[in-house]
Amino acid sequence: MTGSIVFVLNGPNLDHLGIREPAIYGHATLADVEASCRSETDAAGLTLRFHQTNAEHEMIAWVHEARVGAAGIVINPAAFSYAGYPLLDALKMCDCPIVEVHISNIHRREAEWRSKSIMTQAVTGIISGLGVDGYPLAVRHIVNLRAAGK
Ligand code: CA2
Repeated sequence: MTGSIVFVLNGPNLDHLGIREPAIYGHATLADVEASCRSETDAAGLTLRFHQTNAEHEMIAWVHEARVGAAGIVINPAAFSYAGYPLLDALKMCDCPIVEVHISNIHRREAEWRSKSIMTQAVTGIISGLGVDGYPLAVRHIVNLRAAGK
């Protein structure tokens, strides 16, 4: 993939990161996450597009933008993971690598429904349970794939 833009997309309620439920999601804010991702893209000479939305149509519009020539997508679909079939269809249209990130370990949560992300059908790989460290790790993976010409 030859594109130079890495999209990092965040779904519903992640604007509350660092404010609500710190025992599960930690104390870092979404601004902290953006800074950690930007360190990775800056070091690689790539451009970061970092977004959060509570509206599925807005998320889909960014995926459509990424579909044409992005280096890759890092996405925390949040609760879209469980019922976001329009978003799933949009991700399936992408040729670029897609890494699904969840801050918590969705397989180890109290509610079983949290483990059943439908997005897994469309993504290259998943990082779940590494806290916000998962985001820069996912960006680094996309940077590495691009450097390897994949
Ligand atoms: O662990 C993750 O990153 C999640 O994708 C977060 C989602 C949740 O629905 C997934 O099951 C796992 C969103 C959680 C609710 O939003 C909050 C965001 C920040 C702080 C507290 C709640």
